[in-house]
Amino acid sequence: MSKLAKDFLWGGSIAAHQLEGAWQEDGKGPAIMDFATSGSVTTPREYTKTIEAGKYYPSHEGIDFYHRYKEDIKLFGEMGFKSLRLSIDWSRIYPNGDDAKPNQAGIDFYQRVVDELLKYNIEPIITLYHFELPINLVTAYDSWKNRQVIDFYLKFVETMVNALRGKVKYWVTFNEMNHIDPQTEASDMFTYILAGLKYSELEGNKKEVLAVVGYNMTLAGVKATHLIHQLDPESKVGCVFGITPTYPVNCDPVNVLNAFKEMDRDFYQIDAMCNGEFPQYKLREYADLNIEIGLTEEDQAAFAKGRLDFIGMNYYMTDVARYEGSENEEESLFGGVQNPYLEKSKWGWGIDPIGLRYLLNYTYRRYGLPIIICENGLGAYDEVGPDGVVHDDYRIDFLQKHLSELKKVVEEDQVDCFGYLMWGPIDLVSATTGEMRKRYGFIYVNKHDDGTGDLARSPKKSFYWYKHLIETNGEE
Ligand code: BGP
Repeated sequence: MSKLAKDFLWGGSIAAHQLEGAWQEDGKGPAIMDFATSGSVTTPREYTKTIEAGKYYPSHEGIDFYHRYKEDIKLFGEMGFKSLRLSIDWSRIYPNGDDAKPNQAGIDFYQRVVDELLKYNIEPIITLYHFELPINLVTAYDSWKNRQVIDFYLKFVETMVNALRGKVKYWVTFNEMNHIDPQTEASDMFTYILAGLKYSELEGNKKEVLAVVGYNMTLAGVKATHLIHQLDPESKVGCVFGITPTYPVNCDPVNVLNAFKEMDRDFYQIDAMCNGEFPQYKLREYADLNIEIGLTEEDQAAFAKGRLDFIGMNYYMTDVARYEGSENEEESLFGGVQNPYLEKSKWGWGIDPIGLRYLLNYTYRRYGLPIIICENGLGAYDEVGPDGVVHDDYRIDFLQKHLSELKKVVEEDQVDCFGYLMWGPIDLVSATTGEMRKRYGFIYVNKHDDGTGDLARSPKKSFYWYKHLIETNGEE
């Protein structure tokens, strides 16, 4: 039985737009997540109006990490973090996305953050796209539907790799592009927002728009992978996917097959990034739907050259596929049905530690590439106790159960998993609801949705639990 490696990357994951704040400072331009979250608008039309009206969403204030990063990184250091995954906000570097020159103040900020991490021997893992698309690329270029956006993205990638070469080894090209697929429901605002799609672009052949966007992002991913390898041969390049494994409701073969197909839809981009070509089965699916994605010979060469070194996996929950006669069943978050065997979080996310083992085994058998868990955690309402501490035993319990499965994944199933990055180690703004009250952190931040709070940081009970866990390399 192999144990967790001595240099196993324990740590956490954060995203710029959910915590930095300083949304108009030092030359930052507006980006898509400054305007809306999938919880603040309900239709693509409403989303478009929000952008047109230039109405900013409160989440852009974050938790002021921009000014407090030293204090926060010190706390991560105190917990013994081996690694922190953070994103670079594209709109700090190229405020309009298409600028001729980068904004030096933005580059300086991320250099300072990376230097601070290295001071505590925390390995930075940099995400180059965590939904932080400059809004100008939406309004003037139609977002990822337009291939020019790929070139702007590559320029941004090149700028950052050159700026951080020698300090950053691990790069992540995209976070969770797998939510984009032609079969996406019109109600799935998360997809539209993360792709920066305006309502006007969804008129007409919506499926085609989603297919083209999903394809262009995949192409951007392989091109960026190749580019980073060229700029820094020492680098390790990955892409992060947020996959919700889908279970069949019972053993009726029709349901089993449907569940498999539903889950499989999340893997076409990983296939493209690992197998050296855009999958033929997806091209056939597009042909059947009369969709033209415009794959060229040059694209084919890009797929052959841009293979991933590792796969990042965000795991929160599983789902159960809909089936004939399931109309009356209670709907799950992803449009499936609720799983009666699972407890749910306060936001209705089914808690399923075994699902993590299932997903990691499935992914590893399919690709044989090293995997790092890039997000996993529990969003909860936290109350500060009379002693001034949040006693979040429910969070410890959630993480303990997932980590116990993770150990089996490595020790019994022999999956090459080289790290565990818990989501939101410090309370930050929820990506989907835009709220503060959905908290994930080991570190409490005194900020509330009514605008009150002095932003003071304080360790929760789980802070000490995680510190001990890292000290003992998961043995507790
Ligand atoms: C993932 C995103 C994160 C994060 C997480 C939790 O999909 O990559 O940015 O926020 O979900 O979601 P939420 O914040 O909505 O609870």
